[in-house]
Amino acid sequence: MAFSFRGRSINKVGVIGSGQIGPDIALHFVKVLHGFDASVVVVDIALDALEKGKSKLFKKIDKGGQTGAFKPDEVEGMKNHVLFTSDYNKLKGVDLVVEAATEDLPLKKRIFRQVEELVSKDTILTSNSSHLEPERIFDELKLKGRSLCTHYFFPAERNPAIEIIPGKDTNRETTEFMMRFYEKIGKIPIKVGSRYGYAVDPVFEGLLLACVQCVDAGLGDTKQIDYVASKALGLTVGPFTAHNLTGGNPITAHGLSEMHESLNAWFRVPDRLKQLLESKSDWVVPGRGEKIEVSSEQEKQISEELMGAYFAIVCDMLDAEIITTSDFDLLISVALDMKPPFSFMNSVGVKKAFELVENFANKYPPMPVSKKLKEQAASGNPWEILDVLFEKQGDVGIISIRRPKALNALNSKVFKELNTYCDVIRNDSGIKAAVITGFGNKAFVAGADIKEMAGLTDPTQGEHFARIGQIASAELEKLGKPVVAALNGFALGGGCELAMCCTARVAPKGMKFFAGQPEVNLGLIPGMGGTQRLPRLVGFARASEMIRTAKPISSTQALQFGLINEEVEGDVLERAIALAQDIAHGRLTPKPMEMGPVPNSPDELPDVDIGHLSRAIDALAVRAILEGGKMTLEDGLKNEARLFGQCWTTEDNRIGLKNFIEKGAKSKAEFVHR
Ligand code: DAK
Repeated sequence: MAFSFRGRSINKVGVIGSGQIGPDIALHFVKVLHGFDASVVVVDIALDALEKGKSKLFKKIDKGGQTGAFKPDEVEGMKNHVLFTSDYNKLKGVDLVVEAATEDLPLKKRIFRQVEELVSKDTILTSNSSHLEPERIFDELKLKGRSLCTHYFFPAERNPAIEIIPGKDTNRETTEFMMRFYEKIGKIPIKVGSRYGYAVDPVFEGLLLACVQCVDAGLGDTKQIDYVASKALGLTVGPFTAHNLTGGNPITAHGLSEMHESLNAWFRVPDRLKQLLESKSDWVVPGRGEKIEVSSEQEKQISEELMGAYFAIVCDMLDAEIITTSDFDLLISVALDMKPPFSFMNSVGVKKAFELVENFANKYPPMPVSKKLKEQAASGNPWEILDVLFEKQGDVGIISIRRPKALNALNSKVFKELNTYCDVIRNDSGIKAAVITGFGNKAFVAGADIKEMAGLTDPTQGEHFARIGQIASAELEKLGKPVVAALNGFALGGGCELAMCCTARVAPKGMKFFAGQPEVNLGLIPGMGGTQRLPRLVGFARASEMIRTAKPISSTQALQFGLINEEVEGDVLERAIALAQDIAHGRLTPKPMEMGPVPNSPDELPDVDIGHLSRAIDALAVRAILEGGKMTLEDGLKNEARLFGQCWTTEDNRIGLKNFIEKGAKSKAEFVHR
């Protein structure tokens, strides 16, 4: 069974280069693809590199086996699906090539000349680079449309961020396929325009230069600057330490020198870096746990200087239109695990950010002052950073919730953005139907954002919160155009409730842990219509069991119970789009939701074993279900919101939410039934 979607199958992947990153890239592929019987071939002409690469990859697989991350059959399966070889002919039959050789343009070009002769015309060719533009790497290819650059981040098998850089000749189908392919195999792909260094490296390398400038200006020594930089920019380790750990000094020196020519002349190789490379030494950095003394004035100066550099670099890229604010924030926070730049500017104030950039540019010409930053500061508005994306595909509007670090949980910002797109869909006569989905391969939506909800302190706030959520979800229900939920992963709590507001729902086939209403685990009842729509869809007995026990159901059960309309073998998004079009054009009419009181609704619910869960919260859930059955859906929702608010009068509500925040989703709260 091949890994197939969008009309393409990936049965075999070729990774070229068994150096620093190639084996890690291969490990990720073999991890996610071996279950589909797809194989990975790693090719390198250096036998010692092959040996080292193979041993590194196998060691990581074994370690995963020991820690329980991989089951014994997975360990075997992965090892059996990867081959390390010096024979380029083994690349024959690959569907995708990822070249991960050294950052050397003539070498990369030579490799692709050879590879193009070996692979089919449909094989996608990618070069993993941290800087080089696709136009330069692929300019000698006969078929350039199937080529693009990727940029993985350390460690490539675990860091989900990846820059996807199409060139001017890359065809749209190739780019779209690679974006969806990487998303499906668990990466967070971000599309970046073709420009030297792409989006991340001017930040990573530019900040090292800015740190050196701080040392040169006498603001502190490398230890002090490293310490303040990590604090100010929210980094786990400072730029000097990061360069020592990754062995990145030579690449950064090369990158800075090229950026001097290609981006702007502020980028340059500082003398201290040249000397360091000549003497083959490392930066002097704080030792583990070492206390670094810095005066508050010194800390302020260093922080402001580095923020000026950071904001100037990212806003220059905004001017160059290679990336959006939303994509940049997500990319930086995942790839480098540092403060996302545009949210960071919003938190200090965009006007203040502009002042910092102007000061920096005056001090270090010719750093440009971004036009977009100037305009934004003049507007008095914060940067717009979206967690919900929207695109049109033919006559279908596609809404995608993208908060991968919180499994696409719904917060008030997401609700606001959902409302905006509902208006867009309603008012665009060219849009006949909509699809709503979640980003990634794990979650559609893992519920309302529990961290935000835990900040609500009294019943009025709780009720208000519930009403906002209900309004946003009702917008989908009352859109007047069919909406299909492409449930690409978990649909829990608010996620399941959002899906139930749609005209139809589809999910991947065979998901064991798929949908549920786990709110009672948190000392809550469903607040976005779960107690009203779930009984209307699956019946009172099943709904009451799901709501009162918090137990999730599989996609197969969801289909049997009537919660979803189809289990899909292939790409759920593609299927949802087709289904939305069928409904919009009258080829199919799903059963509508009962909007009135439910005929023959019960007066009591069957007994269920609620185990350790709160009896106080259970009583509210039972009332919401039973009372709602006798009301119209609209009145039932109002009643649910009121009862949801009452959860905040219980001790168990605080216990449940606190338990999640402090101990995580898997820990059972110790409820007191009050
Ligand atoms: N909210 C916030 N963060 C969440 C989250 C959520 N619902 N679910 C997961 N996350 C975060 C986790 O905290 C974790 O963050 P870090 O620790 O990495 O910072 C990250 O996502 C990854 O989660 P895990 O490490 O737990 O991932 P696993 O694969 O191990 O487990 C899981 C995945 C989905 C099984 C697990 O995360 C889980 O059980 N999550 C909680 C699911 C849940 O209880 N959902 C129901 C939430 S209550 C309303 C709207 C709706 C509602 C009420 C009002 N209005 C708008 C007013 C309904 C309420 C709910 O939905």
